[in-house]
Amino acid sequence: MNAEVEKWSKKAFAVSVEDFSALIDEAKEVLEQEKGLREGSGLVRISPEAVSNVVVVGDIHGDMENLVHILKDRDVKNADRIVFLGDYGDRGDESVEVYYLLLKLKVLEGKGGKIIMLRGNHEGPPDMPVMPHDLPFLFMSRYGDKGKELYEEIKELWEYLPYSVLVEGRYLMLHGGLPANVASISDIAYAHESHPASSNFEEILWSDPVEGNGYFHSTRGAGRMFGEDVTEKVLRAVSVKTLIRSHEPCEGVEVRQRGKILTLFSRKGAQHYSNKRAAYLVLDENMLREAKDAGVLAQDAARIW
Ligand SMILES: [Mn+2]
Repeated sequence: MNAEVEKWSKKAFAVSVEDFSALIDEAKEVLEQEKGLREGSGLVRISPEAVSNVVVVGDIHGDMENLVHILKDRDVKNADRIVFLGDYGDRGDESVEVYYLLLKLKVLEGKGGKIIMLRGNHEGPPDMPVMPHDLPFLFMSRYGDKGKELYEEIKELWEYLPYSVLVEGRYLMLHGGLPANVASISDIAYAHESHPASSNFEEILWSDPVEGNGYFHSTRGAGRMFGEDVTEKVLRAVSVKTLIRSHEPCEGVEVRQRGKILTLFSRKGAQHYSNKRAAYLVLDENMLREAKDAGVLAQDAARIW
């Protein structure tokens, strides 16, 4: 994939508005076909027996340099699946280019989903706006009035993205957090369909863990803070050991709630955030065969730089 990454990461800075628009259409087609392989609109299942190497990537937020770094890494090149946990644009100057590169690779890899792009809160539905939201302005500064149209097309594309991955019996992956009212995996798989009558979709995209027990309002103005009692209940309901999520800045990895949750963050540098390190996670055969807790994942499998 290295040559492809090299080629398309350069092209990302010089692509015409027409080619970008055509790429978004192609990506929508691939995602539309993939919907048939999902449970509900939002759940992608990964069978641990079918793969030997799954890479998980946290928030990118317009950081092309680190996205390219990740994509060129040997582990990522050899991966059977690459799961992105959401938040591709905003808070980073190269958000437009990040979208181009990821969508290009997505289309090149085709359906079947080697590259799985989950929705983050920065790819939310129209009734859940996010601040700051630089993406439309970045599209317009690049492409003028036509940039606004590209942004609208990207917003439509978000509606095609899944928002959770289940590695059966092992791990649940999503952007933000666990909704308190989850009786079975269907409540997560169909969260978009039940939005806004249920708050599950909002919580998946927006929530954050809190140490100790409880279920609280969030200062983010959306989602909730969920404690270890909520996590225990939900992880049991969906039969996995560990939640892998992103959404909160940290020095690459952060173990939460005594090993029940791993937070991953995959952009770095001073601009808009202050973290000096970024990470991605490699779930190798060993990690896939046996469910590990977040402490082990953070120690053994995270690639931090
Ligand atoms: Mn987020």
